[in-house]
Amino acid sequence: MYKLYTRPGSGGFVVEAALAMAGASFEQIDVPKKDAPDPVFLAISPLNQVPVLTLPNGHSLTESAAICILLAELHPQAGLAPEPGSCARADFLRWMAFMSSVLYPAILRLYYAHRYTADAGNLQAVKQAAIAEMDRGFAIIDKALAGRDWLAGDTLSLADIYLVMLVAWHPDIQRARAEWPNVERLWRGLRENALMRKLNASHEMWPEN
Ligand SMILES: N[C@@H](CCC(=O)N[C@@H](CS)C(=O)NCC(=O)O)C(=O)O
Repeated sequence: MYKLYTRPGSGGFVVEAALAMAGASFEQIDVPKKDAPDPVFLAISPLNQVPVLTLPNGHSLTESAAICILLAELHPQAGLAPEPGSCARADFLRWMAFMSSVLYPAILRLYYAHRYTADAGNLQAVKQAAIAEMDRGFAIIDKALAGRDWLAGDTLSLADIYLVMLVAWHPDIQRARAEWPNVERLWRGLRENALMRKLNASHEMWPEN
């Protein structure tokens, strides 16, 4: 059985979605935020971050995008990602890498600003730059979604769920919805999706209405 180390409202959201879509049973382990990290958890997550997935064979991995890509590989019947070798799969890999290397880190710079400056008195500048970088990334994705229902291929994939998880972390949701209408269109659809609704009830990623 898989083990998912997670926390409500964290990047564990998309991994939980992937496991549910794959019909894979898993044990969920909530990792509370503590001042002193647990050495046992640090052994599998050296940055003390969630999500971490432990595979049925005991091998553990961090990095939400890597976990999603691996689950798509391990459960091809679940349609978590487009067919390997297709242009849609290339788009899937591109956007998963883009979101995890551009958008997610910008979000971390906003919420953990103290880690990104030696000038503790000027966190505001770090936060402002982080929001500007998030905005730049979401604008690129919004443009890519013009005239498309989904980020990669013709059906829902984990890339779409990853996207709505990230946009839900934007500090100004009203502006995000107005500024990126294609992202909002996709998100609006997913807010009605039964699995997203179920996960949102425990993760509280976005307001219900
Ligand atoms: N690159 C990692 C980032 C994971 C991450 O930042 N997780 C957050 C929760 S969403 C976390 O555990 N933060 C606690 C910390 O950084 O101390 C991934 O994509 O999985």
